Amino acid sequence: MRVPRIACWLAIAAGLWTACAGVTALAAASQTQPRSRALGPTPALRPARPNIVFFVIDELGYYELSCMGHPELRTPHIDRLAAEGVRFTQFLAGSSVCAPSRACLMTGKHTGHTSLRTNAGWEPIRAGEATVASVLKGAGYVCGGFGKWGCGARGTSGVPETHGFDRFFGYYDQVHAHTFFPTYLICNSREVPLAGNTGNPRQGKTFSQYVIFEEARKFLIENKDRRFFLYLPWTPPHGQWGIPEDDPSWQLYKDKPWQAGMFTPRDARIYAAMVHLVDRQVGEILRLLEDLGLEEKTIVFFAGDNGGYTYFADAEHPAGWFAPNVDPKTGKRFRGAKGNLYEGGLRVPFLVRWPGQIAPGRISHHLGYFPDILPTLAELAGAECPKEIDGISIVPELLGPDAAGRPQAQHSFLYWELGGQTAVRQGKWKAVRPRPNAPWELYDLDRDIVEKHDLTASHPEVVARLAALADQAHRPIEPGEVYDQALVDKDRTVPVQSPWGGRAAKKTKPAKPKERPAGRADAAP
Ligand SMILES: [Ca+2]
Repeated sequence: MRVPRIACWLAIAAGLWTACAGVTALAAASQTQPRSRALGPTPALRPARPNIVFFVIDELGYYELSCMGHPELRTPHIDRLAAEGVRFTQFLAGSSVCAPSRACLMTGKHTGHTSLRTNAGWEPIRAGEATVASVLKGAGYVCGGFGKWGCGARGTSGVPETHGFDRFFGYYDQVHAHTFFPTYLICNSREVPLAGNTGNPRQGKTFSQYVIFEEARKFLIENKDRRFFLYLPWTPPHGQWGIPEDDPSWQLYKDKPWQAGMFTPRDARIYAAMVHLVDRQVGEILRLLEDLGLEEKTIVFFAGDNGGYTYFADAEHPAGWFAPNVDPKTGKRFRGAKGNLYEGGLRVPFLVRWPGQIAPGRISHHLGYFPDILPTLAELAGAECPKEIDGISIVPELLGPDAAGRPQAQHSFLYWELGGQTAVRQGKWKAVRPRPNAPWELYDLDRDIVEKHDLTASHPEVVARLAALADQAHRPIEPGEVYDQALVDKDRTVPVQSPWGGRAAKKTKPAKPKERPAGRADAAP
């Protein structure tokens, strides 16, 4: 039986600082949890509640940063975040596809407990379910989101403006987000027309990412004197690749002799340009923080949303044109990719910068995942932490045990499920069941990061322990609700010429969410 254990306390002396560490522990777990001390940090060490900027870049792979040695992709500003902050080597996605991963990030739950576990793209979290934004809003933060939501389409219980966001601008449904030239975007469930777009998915007069970026920029400036949470789940480099001809990042890549793509032979070049575009815009946000004097008052997080995919793979590039899961220095490749639960589906870039509070240039091997985001941000904000979560705050890992007032707690285990696939991680051990009734596989990730040597035969007791944890971690889905099916369908009726799906929404009932068949690539990335 799952026993949630939450350690929360309020350090009244400071008046503001609440530290929360949500811990899910099982009696069967062999690892022990370092217990948090009852007292908070001393006031002298306690940093002020920061503004929070959180980038989530759709599809950006673990090795798709120039600081990771990528030979083609150029990311100087993201590299700067790594140089000025901490880079995590095994902070893992909540799932290996967009929507459930974002649900984990937003709600602090793993996919055995989330209300959204498939990647249909419209499915909602439940009304009243706590999110990062609702928690931060409760602590006085103004919350803005700009990009792709993915936790509930319009006309459902999952819309961001009922989950703590004062303003959310961009795409709600993930199918809507397949085009960078939509005829409209959405702001707090209202349609915002984009001038000159005709429905061509890859061309138009108004490039959505420019508009989304500008709205984010405006929000930051408007709220510079308040404590803010700026959530930036940006869509590039994912989707039906298209970019304005005069974009400076496209100018860098348009003449590369690359003929590779899913829709057109330009796709790989556009993908590279989009990574550069994201980096450029990250740089502009960092510059804006500096110009507004907010650099030291703002903690910046940067993550990919799921593991890299083998886009534009061919005979010469079997791991994908940009090989997002291949270490350029060693040639080692994380097994699998987006869509499954091997490391290739779960490893994402994860960087955190807070000048003056986080030591620059550090590498952390702390094992964590997206459910940890909610309790971490709650602690940073001095907010009350919801009890029904699976995450553990990583504030001690970020700021150090002295500033946090306690050592970093560790997960007793981590859990993922996706369309009949299951994975459990406990320390170095990872058990994977790649299909519903397939036998478990067991890997020692300390020795076998590429998940090649199945150790089930030699370690049956470990398999049994992790399988028992998986059984206990899974609860039936309690889905959100659809209030207006026509509205849900409307945002999914976008021109799509892709292997990902057709023009219109599937009229699946939220009461019985369909789970995707195991092992397939993404249905609605
Ligand atoms: Ca994604």
